[in-house]
Amino acid sequence: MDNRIVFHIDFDYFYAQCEEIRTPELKSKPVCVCVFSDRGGDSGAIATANYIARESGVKSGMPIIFAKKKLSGKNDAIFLPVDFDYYSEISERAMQIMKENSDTFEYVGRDEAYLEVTKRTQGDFKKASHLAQQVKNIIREKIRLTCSIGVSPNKLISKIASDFKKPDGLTVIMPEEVESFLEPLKIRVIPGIGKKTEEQFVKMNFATIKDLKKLDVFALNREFGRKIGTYIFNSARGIDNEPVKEREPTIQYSKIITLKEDSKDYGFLLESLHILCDEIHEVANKNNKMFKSLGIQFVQSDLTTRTKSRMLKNPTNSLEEIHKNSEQLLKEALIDQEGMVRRLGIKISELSDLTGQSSITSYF
Ligand code: DGT
Ligand code: CA
Ligand code: CA
Repeated sequence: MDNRIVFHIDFDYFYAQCEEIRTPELKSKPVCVCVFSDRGGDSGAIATANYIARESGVKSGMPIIFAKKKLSGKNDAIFLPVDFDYYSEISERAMQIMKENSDTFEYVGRDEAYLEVTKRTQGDFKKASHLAQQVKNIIREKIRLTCSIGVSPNKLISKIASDFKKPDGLTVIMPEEVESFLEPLKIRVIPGIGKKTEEQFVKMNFATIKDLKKLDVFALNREFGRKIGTYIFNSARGIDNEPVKEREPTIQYSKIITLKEDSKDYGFLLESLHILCDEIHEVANKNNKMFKSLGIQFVQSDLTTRTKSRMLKNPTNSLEEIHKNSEQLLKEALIDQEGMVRRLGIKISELSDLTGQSSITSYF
């Protein structure tokens, strides 16, 4: 088939919407989901905020203190800590629905994915629009989550289209509409074009994709190198041949705690490690998972991180294995540890379902 049809689906204000799903009263209030950095107080950044909070100027990545200032007049504003395990749970359920409605499913991150739907829609954009609306409806009914979908002949345009109307948007760009859709848009809508690249174009007095098309591929290659130059040239024309590649989420669970004081003393760190072992074991059990990879993480005093992990011989969910392996990792990591450790984390990955059958093998 010449004409492909690809969806890009992106969940709206994702972490904040997850919080609204769990606590519907939040829907009418400004909600900020925060990554609190350490030891109490308001240090840290906003991961995301709902649209009510965004109206007051709150943005992802903003320091929590700034967000509080922006919302100082709103006494119903809510600031919540991130709960990644819960967001992953919601994400998995929505992704399952999307997967069932695709020929090929490519997971990109907790809140977005590409779906190839060419076969099931016979390359018909009318059928594809219906399918997209249906997927939105099912996700809304079953999970109460809204998302925005871009539908077009390729990943690039669909990605731009899903962001075109938000929240709860559906933007369909047929092949003959690609040019008129892209031309008026700002150059920075092209994925990968960041602030810096945009500034380079602003200096040349270029603002829109239409302006960008005045540059030929040689000029772009001179400016950005051949790879990026060609990418920008093609993107401005809506050309993208990247296939939707089958990709599933690599789920992992992690827990992290801030130590009472910075340290690199084995005995001191071990106390916290024991708590983490219990916590991660509980998470694995709650989700009926075994794991084959175990890792520990140091966030050092200068906030840089260091990780160390190992692959086990067999999948397991045993608390004893968690203790034994993480203690060894801690010992090994401390041998050449230079800086002090501020936060200690534990992570399990390479997960598999704990079924009656396989739980037996984990004892061998
Ligand atoms: P939107 O625009 O309705 O899609 O809103 P979000 O919040 O879904 O934004 P998106 O798709 O860019 O990012 C998805 C999630 O990634 C978001 O819920 C939180 C996280 N995230 C995004 N930007 C940042 C950031 O600057 N810092 C941190 N810590 N997390 C971020
Ligand atoms: Ca999103
Ligand atoms: Ca996203």
